[in-house]
Amino acid sequence: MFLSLCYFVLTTLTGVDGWTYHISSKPMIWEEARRWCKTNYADLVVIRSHEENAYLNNSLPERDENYWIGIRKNNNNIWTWVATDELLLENESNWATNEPNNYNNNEACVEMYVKRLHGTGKWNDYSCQRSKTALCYKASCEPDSCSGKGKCVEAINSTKCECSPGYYGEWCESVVGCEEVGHPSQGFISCSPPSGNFSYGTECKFGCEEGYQLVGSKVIQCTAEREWSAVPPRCEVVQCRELESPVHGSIHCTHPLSNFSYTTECDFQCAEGFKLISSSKLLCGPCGQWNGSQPECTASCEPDSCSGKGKCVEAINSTKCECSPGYYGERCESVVGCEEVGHPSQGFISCYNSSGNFSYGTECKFGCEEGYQLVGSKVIQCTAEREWSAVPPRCEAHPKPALRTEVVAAAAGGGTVCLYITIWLSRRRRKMWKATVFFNT
Ligand SMILES: [Ca+2]
Repeated sequence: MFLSLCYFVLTTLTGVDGWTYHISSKPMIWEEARRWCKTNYADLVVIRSHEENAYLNNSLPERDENYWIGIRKNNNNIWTWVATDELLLENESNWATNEPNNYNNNEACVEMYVKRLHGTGKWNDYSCQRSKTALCYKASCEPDSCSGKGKCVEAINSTKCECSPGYYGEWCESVVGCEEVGHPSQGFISCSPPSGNFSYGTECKFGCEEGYQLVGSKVIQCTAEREWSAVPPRCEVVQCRELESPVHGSIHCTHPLSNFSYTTECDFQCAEGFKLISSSKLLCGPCGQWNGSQPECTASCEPDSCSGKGKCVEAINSTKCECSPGYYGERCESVVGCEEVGHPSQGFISCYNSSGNFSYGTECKFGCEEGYQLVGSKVIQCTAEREWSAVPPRCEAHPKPALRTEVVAAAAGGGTVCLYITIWLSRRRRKMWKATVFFNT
């Protein structure tokens, strides 16, 4: 009942936007006036500018008792807008001449003169217990007036949206956007929200396929400045450490994607006399690691490494020969030898060897001319100790034999008598075995 009587809307020029003002049809004391405003509208009026003050003075109907507005002394006796709890600024005030005068120390509320002959539109402090017309206001801004993307600013007969960064339009209903981005080569993209319009606030995450790595920011956002927070990243093939040809070996690589990168395959080979340690083939994996260590070529024992005269022992990058007795040299290629021996006087010599004259293993046989006999070993060998197995023999003359005549008389019957005379020709010399003869086997 009361509402219908007291309702008065001043602003009808431009729709419902902006503050609206409402006045009561009957006077009431300040506290009651405020309560009535708060119950039905927002609060007692807050006048934010001289322009607004003038507007009210022009628009409101004349009332003998004038209007209560929303200013009151606070607990510290400072004039305050009760609706906003903001202090009244000096340049906002519209006090009438010689006001506020706090008459009788009893003027804590403020009235506004409207359409008065003197001081119209001005303010006067007054006793709060006096009854005046309530002047209320109501704001048009609602929580979602600016689409939740801006600040709604009230003005007389209008509201205005001050849009948050990235939003525009009368009601901040539009959002700025960034340039469209796609997935990187050999990679993928995932944006949120996934609307695909790349508007302000969109966040895009990137990833790469196996064997590729992201270069740049993994996540970018579309900023209010219509630009991405960073340049979209790219995917680069993963690199492995560059491999080299092993010492005493060679390398051959195939690079399907890029030099020494994911899927590169390298084959290794070693020169003759060397062999590979570890695998002969390496592959660059998706994480930039070879699937093995860099191969090395190490010297290897071959069947003839030690000339067949020793044992080949392998060490790191080298081999070593442990030579059999009688042999020496890096590859046991040399053989020890014994002192040269010749034929004995009045004798002969023949030697057999396998390596060289008078070398280890040589076997020499001796003989003497007719009429001489061997004194010593008939056969000597050259030992691994570089010495002959025995002192070479010599030939000594037989004791001189007497000329012997043997007469053998046969029995009668045949009538034949045979006489054999054997003469040992001790002085006969044979010339043919004077030189040393070697038979190489
Ligand atoms: Ca006064």
